[in-house]
Amino acid sequence: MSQHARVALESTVIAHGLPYPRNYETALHLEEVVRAAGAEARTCGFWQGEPVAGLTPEQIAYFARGEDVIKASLRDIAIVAARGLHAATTVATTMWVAHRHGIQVFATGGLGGVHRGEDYDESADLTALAAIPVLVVCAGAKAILDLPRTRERLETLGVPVIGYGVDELPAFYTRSSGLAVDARCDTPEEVAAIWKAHRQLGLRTGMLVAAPVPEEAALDEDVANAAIEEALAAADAAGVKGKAITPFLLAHIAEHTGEAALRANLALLENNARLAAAIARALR
Ligand code: PSU
Ligand code: MN
Repeated sequence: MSQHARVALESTVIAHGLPYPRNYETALHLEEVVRAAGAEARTCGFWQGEPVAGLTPEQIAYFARGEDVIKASLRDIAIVAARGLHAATTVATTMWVAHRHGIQVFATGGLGGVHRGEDYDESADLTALAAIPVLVVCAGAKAILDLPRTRERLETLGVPVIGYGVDELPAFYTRSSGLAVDARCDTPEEVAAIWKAHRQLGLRTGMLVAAPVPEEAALDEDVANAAIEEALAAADAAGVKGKAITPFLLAHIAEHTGEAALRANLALLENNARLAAAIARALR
């Protein structure tokens, strides 16, 4: 098959998901984790309007400082390209960039999905999973979302959801959600076999591999839920909507749990990067 095992990494988590300079250190560290596990790391983003799979450390530093870097989802691609903008890629746009560069495996933290509340807000991460054949390794959908609805949408869209070492969909900060996965895999080879079948059968959707946050870094469920409720109330009070909502909620939770949420976030990112590299190797 392909020559090198390659793993795509996203840049929204750098530019809009983690505080500076932890975001910069984390981005470089994740690349190192992928390399140590025997694969090439390709951090994705738009640089002067160009879709890049393999940002340089200097470009990553620029994204980490986050000054004129927008958060680009699918709807923004043409605008970013035509105007030559710098843009960080979400799960949706990282899938798009990865696929354009022939990269099949992508590691991220948490998937976007259906938000809670009355204003209907659904991440284009789900649209991308429905349309772009890339395998996404994550720690489940972020618990700030409406997880049952998000799970239901994945089913409707025909996206296989694999639990890595677990029977339940993990909930990002915590290891379980009470929601079932479609299959459990316990080795990278098992995941690779399902992905190969998916592609050989001509299926065109992406696939989700959800690995739980490592036990020692998981948040206590009550702590996580309380922080989420508080963050949602703060977003409501501040009238935050649209693309600002996810970064707002994550930042609020990070601030209000001390280091705990940040630790969980870093631990699961690293875990996912390592697993993605192993899956990419198993696919060769
Ligand atoms: N999970 C995190 N940090 C993040 C994100 C997810 O822990 O920064 C980002 C991802 O890039 C994801 C995006 O694709 O949030 C979803 O944003 P939206 O809901 O606006 O589609
Ligand atoms: Mn949205």
